[in-house]
Amino acid sequence: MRFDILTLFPKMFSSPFEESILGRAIEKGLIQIRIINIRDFALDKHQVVDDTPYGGGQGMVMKGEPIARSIEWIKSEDPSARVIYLTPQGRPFDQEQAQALASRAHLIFLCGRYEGIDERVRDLFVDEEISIGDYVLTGGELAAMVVIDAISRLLPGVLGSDRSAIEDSFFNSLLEYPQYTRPYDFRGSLVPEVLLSGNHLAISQWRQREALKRTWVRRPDLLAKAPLSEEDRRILKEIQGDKSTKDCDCLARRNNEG
Ligand code: 4FV
Repeated sequence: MRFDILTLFPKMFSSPFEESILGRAIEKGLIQIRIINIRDFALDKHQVVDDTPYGGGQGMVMKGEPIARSIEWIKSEDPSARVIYLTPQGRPFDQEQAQALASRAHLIFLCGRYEGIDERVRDLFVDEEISIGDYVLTGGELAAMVVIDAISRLLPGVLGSDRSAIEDSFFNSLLEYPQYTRPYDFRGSLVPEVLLSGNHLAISQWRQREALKRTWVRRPDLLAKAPLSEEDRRILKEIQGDKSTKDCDCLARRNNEG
């Protein structure tokens, strides 16, 4: 899969894509990432890429021409490439969108800066707008990294075993179950016995129950769109009826303790 990134700060991408899973995916040729400096497409001798907003107001706006020429340069090679603009005004990014985008061959990420880009670039060149959250960043670069990471780990061969992407949080719209590893006794806190039982049915039932409990306590909004079985609904009733459920969730407890 090919990712082209349009940015005014190419060096921001050096290390994130050299390390760990993404770094190996690039080495294995599973993903190709090209960092393109929009300023290289500014024609004037000072390579100006931004200007003051029409109608006045604070800050600067990124000019249309350098962005348009950078997109046209990429599309001259591959007209099917899809242009994604990272912006707080975009569709909230989620796992479902990551899965949808993972089926594409070539994505172009447009990273805004300052007050954003000239509106006409959106009308003429942008296919999709994504927001990684309701807060304002200094630029779209970090958002592009987040989206590329979430997509790449869904591609065959990128994660150790593709199975782990299937067991993700949100894969079935539920939060993930608690994880434990050695030692058995950590600061006096022991690993739940069922996990040492070797009884795989009991272990998966415990994990599903914990995932349902954690989702109900922390993100009840997710339950609404989770594909729940009759058994899940029965367990949920039990959990919701059990007064101690909320207390057993360390985070919920700490949050309540404030
Ligand atoms: C953002 C977000 C974001 C807004 C002004 C870049 C900044 C600056 N992008 N999700 N939240 N972008 O805050 O994607 O141009």
